[in-house]
Amino acid sequence: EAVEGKNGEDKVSDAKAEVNEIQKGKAIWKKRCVWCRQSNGVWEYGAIQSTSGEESFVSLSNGNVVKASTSELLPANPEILEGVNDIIQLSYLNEPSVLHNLKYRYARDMIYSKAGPVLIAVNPYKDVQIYGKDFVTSYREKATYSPHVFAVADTAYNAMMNGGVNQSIVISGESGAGKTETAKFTMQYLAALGGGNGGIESKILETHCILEAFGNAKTSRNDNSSRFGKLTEIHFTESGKISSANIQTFLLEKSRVVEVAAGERSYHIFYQLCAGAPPALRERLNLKMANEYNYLIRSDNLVINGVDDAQKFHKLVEALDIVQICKEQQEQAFAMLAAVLWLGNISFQLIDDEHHVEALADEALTSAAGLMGCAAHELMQALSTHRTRAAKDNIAKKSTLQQAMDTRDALAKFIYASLFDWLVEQINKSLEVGKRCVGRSISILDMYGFESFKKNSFEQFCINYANERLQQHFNRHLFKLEQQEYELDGIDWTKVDFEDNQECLDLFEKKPLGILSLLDEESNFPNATDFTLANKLKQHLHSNSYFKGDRGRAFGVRHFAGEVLYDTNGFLEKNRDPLNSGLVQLLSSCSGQLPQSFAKKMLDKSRKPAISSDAPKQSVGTKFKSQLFELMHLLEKTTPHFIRCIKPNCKLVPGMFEEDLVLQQLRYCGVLEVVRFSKSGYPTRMTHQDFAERYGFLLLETSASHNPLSISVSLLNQFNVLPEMYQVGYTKLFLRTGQIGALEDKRKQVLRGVIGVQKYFRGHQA
Ligand code: AOV
Ligand code: MG
Repeated sequence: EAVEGKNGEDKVSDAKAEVNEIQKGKAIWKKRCVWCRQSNGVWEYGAIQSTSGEESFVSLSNGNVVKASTSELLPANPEILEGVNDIIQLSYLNEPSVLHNLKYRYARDMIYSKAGPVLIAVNPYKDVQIYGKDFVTSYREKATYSPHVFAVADTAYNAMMNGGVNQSIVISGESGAGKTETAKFTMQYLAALGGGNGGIESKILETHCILEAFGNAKTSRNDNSSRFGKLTEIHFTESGKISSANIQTFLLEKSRVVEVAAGERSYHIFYQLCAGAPPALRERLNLKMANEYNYLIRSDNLVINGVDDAQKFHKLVEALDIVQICKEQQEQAFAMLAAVLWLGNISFQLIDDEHHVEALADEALTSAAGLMGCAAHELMQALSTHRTRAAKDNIAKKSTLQQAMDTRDALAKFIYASLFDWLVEQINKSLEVGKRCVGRSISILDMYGFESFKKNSFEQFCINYANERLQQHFNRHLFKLEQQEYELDGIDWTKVDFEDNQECLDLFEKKPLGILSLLDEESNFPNATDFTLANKLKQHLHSNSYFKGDRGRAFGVRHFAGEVLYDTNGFLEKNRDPLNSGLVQLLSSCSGQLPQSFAKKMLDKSRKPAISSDAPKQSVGTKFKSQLFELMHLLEKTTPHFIRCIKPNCKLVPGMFEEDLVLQQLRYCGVLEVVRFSKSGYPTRMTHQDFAERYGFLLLETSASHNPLSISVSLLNQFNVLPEMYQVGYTKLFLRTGQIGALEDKRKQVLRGVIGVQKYFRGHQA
């Protein structure tokens, strides 16, 4: 039986008494249960049999008795604390104890735990039956206090309703840890709470299916890996009903459209379309099966175990209907996908002795051209020529094979990325229903998680940079700002050190000598290569302790979540992201509406800096950086709620809890420090004014004073809040975890009139 809720708190105080007893004498080690470090680094549970000097004999749970030096022992928690809801309740917060607690709960399908203010979610890799209507009701009615993603959403919702402050739910964790699933459960709960306003909530839930089809893919880390970042902002009315929503996306990994690593797949939508399109549509798009398209067969993975792409396609069409993307637009979008696939099948032949090539006029070329709405010879012309920068982009030259293939791939990537943006735009139009109220929104952030593969390119570089930023947001809120607030309000507290990643961010962002600036500088040299870039980085950054030079084209970064080695191959091209003007011209001359609008967007963007048309267009890295800055700015204005997803094993299977892997994630993200910090801290705070206003009416004796401070203090006394459970600051009250809950419950009870006020107070005095 796990320790749950209130019951758990009683047990905790029993256990605290026990620990105090033990700590009184030297007897602490005698007969104590301990974690004993084995030579392989694993911590085994055992009991001390005898101790002499610095050495003890420990009988391990496997029956062996070993001799261990005191430095290899850590105190284990009393049995009564096994599996507590919040690891803050543990008497000993050492790593093996925290790990054991999570493992104990995980084995019982309790995948959620609290770590002070943070919710920890360990990916179950199976359906756990904890998301049904009954669970929604339980959390909504506060019938349960077990940690759950619903509880976080509920807290955010209530904070928004009570305080009129925008909220955010920031979900982090490495690739495959469960962020996207968690984000969906959050929205499911909010939809249940705020639904009933014309069906907008079901529209919001249907967007997952669409955006996952177009923006997720199988990677070696996750069969459904998000290849874009996503911020979903849900707006509520004054009365708490969902009024509208908006989705913002971040840098889609478009290289995946044309190149897929072994064991991975391109975007789900391609396989769904090939498997699920009905016969009439197939004919109109001249659609083949997935194994006939070069872009898809470059990896050996055409299907994902347990996934029916055809069925997913039908679901997708339903979802598109629900968000009101009309049939005609749907067909145009599918035509763009088919065009991308056919582009990949276009091949080239040599036309002269100087290695120049021309596209073959075969089925691939005519199909692609037909789907885009241009003549085959126009497409052929655009693919077989390129324009040189030196000549101000206006002289078309014949292309070599490599240049022609690059042009073709650039076109495919551009069409796909534009289609994705267009789709997000359509979705947003459909979600933009009611008006927005100040302080009535909840934003849910689901980014791509930290990644480290065998080979890491520009995409991983950007993804990991984004994670570094998010980590800083986490640190800032949970440590820096807290500590500052205590100091400002004159509160006593114990300082807790934490791993600050500002220096690592500086490595990316500093001007002029940060990686992004150096990358931009190098991107502007026509003759620069991946090697010159690598050398430049090494030359300027070799002394930075977060940077690691490596052989050849490679360089390493010491991220908060581990060191990653990047291969600069392709960095410059991906950062410049050029699209030759011939292609833009081609698209704008197409008869299809979508290609035209894609071209127009591109032209509008490049025209923007009207003052200097010569100014180089903003690089991908720099643009991403400013987008992240804006995101942080937006989040800073909200009250954040953090969820940390943990990946329990690399095999993506249920029931397997790899201790090392979990511990590594806990360490990197600073969860252990957060708990230590929260344990010593006061997570709830309210100004004297707010506190007095909110609870003042519960005061038994109407105090003569109208001073918020004295009203607050009287309230604390009346409700028997123990002196060690709060501190009174200059402007605010600081309360320890769990204190406000009781007051809030009583307030609700009284307001609801479940028990009449008088009766209630009589009972209270008795
Ligand atoms: P991610 O979003 O964190 O990775 P996902 O949310 O896609 O990870 O989760 C990966 C897989 O784990 C899912 O497809 C599910 O099979 C399983 N899973 C995760 N959470 C749950 C849950 N609560 N219940 C059941 N299964 C779950 V990435 O987007 O790769 O960073 O980039
Ligand atoms: Mg994801």
